[in-house]
Amino acid sequence: MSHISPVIWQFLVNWMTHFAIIPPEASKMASDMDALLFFETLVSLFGLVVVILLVVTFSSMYARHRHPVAVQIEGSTLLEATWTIIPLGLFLVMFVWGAVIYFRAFTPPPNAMKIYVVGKQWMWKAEHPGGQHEINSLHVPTGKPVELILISQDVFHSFSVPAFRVKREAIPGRYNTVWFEPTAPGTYHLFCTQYCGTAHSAMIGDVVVQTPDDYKKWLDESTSGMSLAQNGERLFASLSCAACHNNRPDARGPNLANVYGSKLALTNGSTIIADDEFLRNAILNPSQHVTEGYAPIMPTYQGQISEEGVISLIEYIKQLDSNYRIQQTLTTTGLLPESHAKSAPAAQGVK
Ligand code: HEC
Ligand SMILES: [Cu+2]
Repeated sequence: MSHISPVIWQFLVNWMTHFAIIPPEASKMASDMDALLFFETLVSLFGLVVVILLVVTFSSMYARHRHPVAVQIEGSTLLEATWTIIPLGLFLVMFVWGAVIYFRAFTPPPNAMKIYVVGKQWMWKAEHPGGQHEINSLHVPTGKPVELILISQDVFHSFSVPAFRVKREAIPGRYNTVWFEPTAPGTYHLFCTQYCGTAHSAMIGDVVVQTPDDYKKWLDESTSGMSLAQNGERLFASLSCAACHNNRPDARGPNLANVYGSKLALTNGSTIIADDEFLRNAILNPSQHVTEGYAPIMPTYQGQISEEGVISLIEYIKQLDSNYRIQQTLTTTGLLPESHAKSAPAAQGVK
């Protein structure tokens, strides 16, 4: 609909946002979703008007004083076919239109930049790959698809940004993704839309959409000095993962280089793709999927690493391509003399 007449559409949207009937449209998909909703509202209104008109007309046309004796009508195939085929057509249009939008909404583009979001009672924590942390705010640039990887560290939450027409559950123990492409710089409301306890209504924040230049500036100013992957590298060392995962020939654990995205054979005969979810499970729940050729000796780290810590470890493992960076960077505890090790910032994420 937005393609048919942009001018009328813009007028309509401006009018509706002005009177707070709909939130502003600040993402690429917002106008497509609004168009569908608008179409559905129109069809419903049309149906409502037809029904009301028929009720009123027939009550008067067939009122007792006009028609004292009832006339029996035995049915009309034409009439029945008409009121079946027209609504069927309308509903099929809604179905196909809705399905097209649904698939787009649930398929993040491969070039999307990824930001992790952890929900907890009662705040939203965002982790940028460069190591920038924020609480109850989320900075994103315009003109680039953004994929959020959502998880909760306690109960169910729901991440909702009405201006983007985006809402997705943040589930404990499982990654969920949602994506959007911001179009207009500005500050937009972020809500938790799943009742999650006493201070649920305070679980709100701001999504700050900036131009790519401003966003870059913000990234540079907000850096914590350590990217997620670097923090993960430090955790990898301090939790002694490298005791088993190293590329020595007698290593007790598999080499984790290039494991991300690969297909692994498991001892139970099945195979699994090593995605974020798998890596998280491998760390917190190692006995669930044991890789073929290895003994189930990996200890569980459940309760020892925070969700942010797990995210850092995953980012580190994703970046391992040929060799463990641990052996190349000299900032890792254990590889440094005591004095240096102390001055290096400690890894965040150990409980
Ligand atoms: C006592 C040795 C040991 C330690 C310590 C250890 N692991 Fe493992 N890990 C293993 C073994 C053996 C496997 C393969 C069998 C399995 O899947 O349980 C494995 C599997 C994995 C996998 C799945 C990938 C694959 O190819 O199977 C990941 C990811 C992983 N470990 C990460 C870690 C991280 C991160 C740490 C530190 C927080 C860690 N491991 C600590 C022994 C260890
Ligand atoms: Cu919540």
